[in-house]
Amino acid sequence: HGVPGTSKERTFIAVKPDGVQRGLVSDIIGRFEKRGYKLVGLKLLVPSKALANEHYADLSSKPFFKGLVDYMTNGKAPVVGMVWEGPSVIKQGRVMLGATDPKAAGPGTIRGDYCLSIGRNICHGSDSAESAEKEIGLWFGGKGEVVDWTSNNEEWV
Ligand code: 3AN
Repeated sequence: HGVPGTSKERTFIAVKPDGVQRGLVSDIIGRFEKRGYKLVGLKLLVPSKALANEHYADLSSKPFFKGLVDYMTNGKAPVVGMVWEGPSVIKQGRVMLGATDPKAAGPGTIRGDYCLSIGRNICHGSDSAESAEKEIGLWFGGKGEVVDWTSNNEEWV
């Protein structure tokens, strides 16, 4: 499980505070479910500063970093963290989110359908196998927090 390039590939997807505040959690979960991906991890939390700093460590030199961490951690709304499993889920998860800058995101994507501001772009998805492994470990480090189960929708007639 969690092996990139197999049907058990996994990625970390989050609905960020603006997405939760706007009532988009069910829509975002629904898109991944209906696509055929399997939900194997799910939690609602206000992340600690340490978690957000580590999650966005690659962006620590950016001018928007402090504001980004504050918005993720200030508790005005929580984050919904998820682990999704299935073929090409890392790449397809990013496709389903749409471009980082929503003004460039295509219609039919989450960002392309629901937002315009790069600083409030609703959702996050791991951008590579390495980030997926790091982020799943970071957000779902506890024992049993990611669940192996068999869905019945992997083989159609
Ligand atoms: P993505 O979320 O698509 O992986 P990253 O990793 O480049 O994109 O950026 C992480 C987050 O940082 C974005 N989702 C967005 O909330 C914020 N961000 C990125 N660029 C900017 C920017 N120019 N101004 C404000 N926030 C930004």
